[in-house]
Amino acid sequence: MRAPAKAGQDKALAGEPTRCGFVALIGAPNVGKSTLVNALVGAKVAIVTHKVQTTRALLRGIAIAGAAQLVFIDTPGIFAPRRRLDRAMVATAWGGARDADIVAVLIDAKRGLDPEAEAILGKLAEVRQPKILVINKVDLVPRPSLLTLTAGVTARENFAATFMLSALTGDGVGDLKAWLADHVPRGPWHYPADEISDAPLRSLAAEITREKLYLRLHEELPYRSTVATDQWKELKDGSVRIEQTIYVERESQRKIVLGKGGQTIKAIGAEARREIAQIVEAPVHLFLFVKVREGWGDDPERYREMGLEFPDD
Ligand SMILES: Nc1nc2c(ncn2[C@@H]2O[C@H](COP(=O)(O)OP(=O)(O)OP(=O)(O)O)[C@@H](O)[C@H]2O)c(=O)[nH]1
Ligand SMILES: [Mg+2]
Repeated sequence: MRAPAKAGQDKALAGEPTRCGFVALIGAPNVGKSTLVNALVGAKVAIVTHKVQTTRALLRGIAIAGAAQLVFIDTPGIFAPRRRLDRAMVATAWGGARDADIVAVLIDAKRGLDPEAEAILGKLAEVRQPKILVINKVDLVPRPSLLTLTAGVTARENFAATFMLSALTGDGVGDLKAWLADHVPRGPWHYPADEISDAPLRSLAAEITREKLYLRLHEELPYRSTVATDQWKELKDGSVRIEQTIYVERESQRKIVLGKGGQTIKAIGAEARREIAQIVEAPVHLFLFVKVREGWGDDPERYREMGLEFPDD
C-alpha cells in the first residue's frame, strides 16, 4: 500500500548512507503492538480493537526516518494456544521475531508482569537478535510504578535499550523511531519511499471489515469468524465495487452477524465502507455476504488467505 502523494514523507538525506532494517514487535495480546505500528508509520495499516487476538497474521508497516527505512513487523499476540488457529497465530508471531534485525518486546504498563508477559520473557533467550524493551500505555499508570516495572523486567533480560511510551497518545514514539533509525543495519531500502504497508488494499479492506465485526460482536463470535475479499472492481465512474464474505461456523452465528432485520450486518458494512472509501480515496460500494463454513478453522484454504501457515495438528 502506498502513502497518499501529499503525505510528504522525508526523503533520504543526500550523502548520508542509507539504512534499512526489520523490526518485529512482539508481546501478549492487546499490549498495543498494532497501535504502535500505526503510530510509527503515521497511518492506519493495522487494525486495532479493545479485544485480545485482533491481529492474526504478520503485517509489515513501513516508515522512513532520515536515511533509514524501518520495516515494522506487526505480529499476533503470544498466549497459550488451544485451537489450531491460535497455534498458527502464536507460531507466526515467533517466526516474525526470527526474521527481524531487531526485536521489540512490548509490555503493557498497566498489566505489568502478568503470566503472559512472564511466559514471553521466559522464551526470549531463544531470540538471537538484539532486543529492546517497550513499556507501552504509560498514560495509564503513575511514573513511580513504571520505574519499578521497568527495573523488574530489565533485571531479567538483557535489552539493548528501554523505551517508555504511549502508542495511543504518541508520547515517546518519536524517541523510539529515532533510536531505531540509528541502529538498523546499513544497506539499501527494500521498498519504494512511499510504500507504507506490504499488504494489498484488498487484504486491508478485509481486515477493516473484521475490525468492525470485532467491535460489534461479542464473546466467542469474533473468534469464530473470518473475512475474505472476493471481488475488487474499479468502475468507470471512479468508484470501487467490493464484495466480501464473512465466514462463520454455524447457522446460529450467521443469524447473529445478520442481526434483527439485517441491522447488524448493515451497521458493520456502513462502518467498513466509510473507512475503506477514505483509504482508497474513492466512493466504495461494499457488498457483504455471510456464509456458514463449518470448521473453517480447520480449512487450509482459509489459512492461505489469511497469510498463515497451516499447522498439521
Ligand atoms: N491507554 C492506552 N491504550 C492503548 C495504548 N496502546 C494501545 N492501546 C489500546 O489497547 C487496545 C489493544 O490495542 P492493539 O494495538 O489492538 O493491541 P495488539 O497488541 O495489537 O493486540 P493483538 O493484535 O490482539 O495482539 C486498544 O483498545 C488500543 O486502543 C496506549 O498507549 N495507551
Ligand atoms: Mg494487533
